[in-house]
Amino acid sequence: MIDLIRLVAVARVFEVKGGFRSAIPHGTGHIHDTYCVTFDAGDREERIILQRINTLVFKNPVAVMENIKRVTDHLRSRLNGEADLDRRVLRLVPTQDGASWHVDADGQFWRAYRFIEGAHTYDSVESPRQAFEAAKAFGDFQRLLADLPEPRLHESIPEFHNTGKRFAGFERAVAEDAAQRGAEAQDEIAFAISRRTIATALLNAELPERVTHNDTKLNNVLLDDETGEGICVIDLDTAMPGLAAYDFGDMVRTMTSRAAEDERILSRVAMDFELFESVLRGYLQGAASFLTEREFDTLIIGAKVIVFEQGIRFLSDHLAGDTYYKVSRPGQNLDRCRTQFKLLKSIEEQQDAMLLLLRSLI
Ligand code: ADP
Ligand code: GN1
Ligand code: MG
Repeated sequence: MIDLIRLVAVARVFEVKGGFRSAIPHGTGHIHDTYCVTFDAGDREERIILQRINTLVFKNPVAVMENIKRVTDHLRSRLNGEADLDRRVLRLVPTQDGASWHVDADGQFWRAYRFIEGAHTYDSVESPRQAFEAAKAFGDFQRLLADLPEPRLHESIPEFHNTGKRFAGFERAVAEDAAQRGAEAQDEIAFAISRRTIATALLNAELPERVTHNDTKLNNVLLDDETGEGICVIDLDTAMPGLAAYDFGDMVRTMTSRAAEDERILSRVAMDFELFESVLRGYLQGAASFLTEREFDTLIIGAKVIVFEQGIRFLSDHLAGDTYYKVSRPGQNLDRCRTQFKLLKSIEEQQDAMLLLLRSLI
């Protein structure tokens, strides 16, 4: 936790009118330190999202910020003329010197966004409508970025969805057993090994490279409080070249089971087919116009790959001693892994029906 004096000093670097009023930790992201900072601008309050970038995860934060600037500028130009434009695209708050980020005296990287008011993120899906709206927002995001001019975006985390490499990392984590937790995770380790072929299912599939979000979980889209519309896609750190199927997969992962990602009562974790249908319809509404036949065919495989990948990522981090994802209690990464593996089994049971529905909709 960063102390308030330091936080105030950092907040003042950014171009915001008015006096500092408060800074409160915000959101439930697993990676950055996120604060909602309020300023007193005379007749009204102004809020920003201030983030300390996790540079253990994003080793080249300058490349990340260059990507975000290009992506948000492009989205804004594509949505030019739409009502409420400032709530539909993230807007970076520049520093007083006009930069998109700030490095503090300790070498920490900071950035700020305008706070999008009247909207919220949700950690667990509550209704088919929410699933539809969030998936449509991500589908729109891919479509609007399909004509992003050259050059190619930086790979903010190289090989991010190379599930084969993720599996090799998992095997290393098992062998090292750095936190001596392997013995209590035998069932999960055995399950991961039993499904190892999923890891390579989409490698060498010769699919077109797209500009994708790569972290399309439900709580990375703001839903409008009044209309329920998926108003703004956020968390753009991993927007980079990728496969449409991986984005779709992460939507299925986070929008088709009502249980929390770290739910401990596993009977609550299952893919709800009605929610899946909403995710599919929402995504296709946004993205069907540009996807190829081969891409359609790989969407369901993408769901299995991403749920499996996430399961082994959580398990690897548990075995390594929780060095990557933030945890708020012991064993949380193992619980997160268990929900992923339960969800994967549920998807496996329903994959034929999922494919039939997909074929009927395209
Ligand atoms: P992380 O990478 O750690 O997940 P995010 O960029 O997703 O960080 O931000 C964490 C949370 O902060 C989000 O889930 C969302 O609730 C909130 N948030 C982020 N940006 C904004 C914004 N511009 N306006 C309002 N809320 C935001
Ligand atoms: C992280 O930043 P956040 O919480 O939206 C992670 C994703 C995982 C997700 C699992 C850069 O996302 O890849 O899918 O946790 N982000 C990074 O909930 O690793
Ligand atoms: Mg996030």
